[in-house]
Amino acid sequence: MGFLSGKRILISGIISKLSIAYGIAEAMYKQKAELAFTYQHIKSRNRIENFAKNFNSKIILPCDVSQDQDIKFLFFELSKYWPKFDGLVHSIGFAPNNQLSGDYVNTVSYEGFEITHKISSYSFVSMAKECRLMLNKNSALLTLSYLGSKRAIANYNVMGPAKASLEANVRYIANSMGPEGIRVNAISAGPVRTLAASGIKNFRKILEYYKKVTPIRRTITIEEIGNAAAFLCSDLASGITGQVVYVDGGFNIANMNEL
Ligand code: NAD
Ligand code: 0WE
Repeated sequence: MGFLSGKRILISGIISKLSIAYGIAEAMYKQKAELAFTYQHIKSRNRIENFAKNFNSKIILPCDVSQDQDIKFLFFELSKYWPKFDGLVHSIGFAPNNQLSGDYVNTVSYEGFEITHKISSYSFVSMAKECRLMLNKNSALLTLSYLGSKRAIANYNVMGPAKASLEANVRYIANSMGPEGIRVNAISAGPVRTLAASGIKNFRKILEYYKKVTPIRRTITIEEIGNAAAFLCSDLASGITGQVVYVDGGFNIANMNEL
């Protein structure tokens, strides 16, 4: 018996085996959750289908969160398999590439700001809104954040304000849906080499610096994020909601370890 047995959880944000959402699926599957998956592009459908097989799942649904009708259609389709379910993992973030390097103030644009907030923060509450009536009591929603929400981190730029918005969203959704028995949390993860990260210049240097100064002196893995995610979506975490839990090896509590 796993601690997620009997739980049906929808996972968004898998694009490769390196995805944080893939580590989350593995950990949840180990704990005996029943899983369903969303994918962004029709061109990745085949790949996601093969991943889903590893988790004994046949529920693979399209959803580009920049399209509000996609989110509505997702839960309409999901309800044919699962009239009710127990959890949602939102592992989606995006800023236009031209926003992610250079001086923040000089680089930010209205269009860049808008799309980044829409994909990286609004989509979480939009999904919560559309699936609200399908969630069982003792359900949990989970999203992924980064320290750039609290610190001005070089080149993270407009993603920082968007993650700050996402974390505030976690608190407001938690307060709104708490009376229905729905918990809402975020994991603030340390840097991991994923597809999203490989587009970032100097990412290798970011990981090297991290290893040097973080209390545990190594980077964290998607397995470690997955285990924390499985816990937060389980009844073991029944008293925890509205929180941002750091899975970052302690990076955020330390300073000047390079001295
Ligand atoms: P990833 O590239 O594996 O996943 C990002 C996912 O976002 C992809 O599956 C992509 O399809 C999806 N996505 C982007 N735009 C979308 C849209 N319009 N509709 C639907 N899906 C869309 O990278 P990842 O690092 O696993 O990212 C997952 C989450 O983790 C993001 O929120 C990211 O900000 C966060 N995060 C990443 C790191 C890191 O260092 N990799 C650290 C902390 C937090
Ligand atoms: O949240 C992220 C990355 C999210 C991301 C990545 C891309 C690359 C490709 C969002 N949008 C895009 N758009 C693209 O076109 N992380 C936490 C990883 C990350 O990104 C950084 C980091 C870290 C860590 C950017 C600058 C500095 C550090």
